[in-house]
Amino acid sequence: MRFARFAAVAALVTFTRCGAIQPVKVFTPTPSDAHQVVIWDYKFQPEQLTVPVGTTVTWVNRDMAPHTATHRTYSDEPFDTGSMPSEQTYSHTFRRAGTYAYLCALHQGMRGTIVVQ
Ligand SMILES: [Cu+2]
Repeated sequence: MRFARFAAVAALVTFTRCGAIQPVKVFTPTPSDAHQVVIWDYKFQPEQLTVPVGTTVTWVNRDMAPHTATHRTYSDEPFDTGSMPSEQTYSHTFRRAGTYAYLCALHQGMRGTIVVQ
């Protein structure tokens, strides 16, 4: 076990040194498939996002102020990020089609909609 780990590290170092190893490809989502809502300047951007059923949507707070994305309901899927400090993220997977209007519980003029098809 210990030897295996050492061997793997040694191999990586060896390959890196002689330049034979390709850089590891890390998946970086593009804006079109990232399904991300950025909270910026007291707005949800995009304000409306349309996604297929089963999509995980991530909110990321790029503001200095804390925000929430809150959808309270008895009829479909509720979600609530809770108070998100700056740079915090929250993800929710939408399992049912519908139109999910949500707001920031701290600044109720901040409104957004997720349309799940
Ligand atoms: Cu807010």
